[in-house]
Amino acid sequence: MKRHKTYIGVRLIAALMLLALFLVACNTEPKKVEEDKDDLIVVGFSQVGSESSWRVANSESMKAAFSESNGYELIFEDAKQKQDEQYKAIRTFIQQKVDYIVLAPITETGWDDVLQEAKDAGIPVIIVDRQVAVADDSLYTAWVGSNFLAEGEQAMDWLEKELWALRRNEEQINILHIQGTLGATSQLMRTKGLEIEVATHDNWSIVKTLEGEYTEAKAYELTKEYIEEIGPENFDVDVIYSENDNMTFGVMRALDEYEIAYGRDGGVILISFDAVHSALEECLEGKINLCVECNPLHGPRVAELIEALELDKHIPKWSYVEEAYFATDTLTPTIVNNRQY
Ligand code: GYE
Repeated sequence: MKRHKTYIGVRLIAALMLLALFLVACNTEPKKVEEDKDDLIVVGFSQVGSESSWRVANSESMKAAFSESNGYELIFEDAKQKQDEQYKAIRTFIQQKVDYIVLAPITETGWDDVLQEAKDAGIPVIIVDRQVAVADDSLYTAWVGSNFLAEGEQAMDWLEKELWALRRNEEQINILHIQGTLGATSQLMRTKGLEIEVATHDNWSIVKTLEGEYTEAKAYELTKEYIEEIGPENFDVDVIYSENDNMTFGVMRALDEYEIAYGRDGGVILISFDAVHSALEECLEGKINLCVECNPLHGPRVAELIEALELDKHIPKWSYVEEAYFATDTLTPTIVNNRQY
């Protein structure tokens, strides 16, 4: 009897231990996943829209950098080119208590109130691409993007040299200007770069400015309208300064329809900004004379800033990206093939 009792006791203890092990195992698995989710850094990103190839590449870069495997949960909001949508997105991020807000602002102005709300909620804001003009710079932690004024000035320096090389430096030069979204830093500064240089050359003038809104469709429509208005036979434009590649594609389509020549082999000199892969292909073929680079791959740059903030490290308030430009006579197939955007 005694032996039997002990035997039952041992079996009971073993069974209880097994049960305990089983329960622990059942418990730890789902809990671990939850803990991992809790460890993710939550980033709310308000993107301008998808108006251009540059923008699409920029969104992809942000999504790749802020992936779960990199330790992030990204809440991506596309504002479809509307500032009101950006306000809405930021206010939702605040309610969701995200860890960081990243904002690619459509225009420079109009951000004081909503950024004050983010600050009051204690959420750091990182601005990417275009800048914000706020009365109090402490409303955002940092900005990263391009030096758009330098891009514009580089383009015009190149033009000056090109006209010298073509022995056209004494000629009257008529410029058609296609602008991006009005009030966006990239528009304001590229326009400024152009205007500064035009002001220092008596024989350069801007004959017409069109608001192309950074889209191919708008630039196509407005260029066509302009050619119609003055009559194709009176189209006396030497240079088209187009503030992004997609608008340049629209311009090229319009010029093609009226059989107006452009590019390296004569006709209108085309200057374009962004230097995305498809524009570089046109440049290599001699259709676009100059592509000024604007790098959209900001995802890893913003992530680096956030990682530094997580470690309580000091980060620079403004970070400018280094950029180059590509002219049709010096561009190589290798550069075009290596282009990531
Ligand atoms: O050049 C254009 C885009 O702000 C740098 O926005 C950006 C500009 C870019 O839509 O293609």
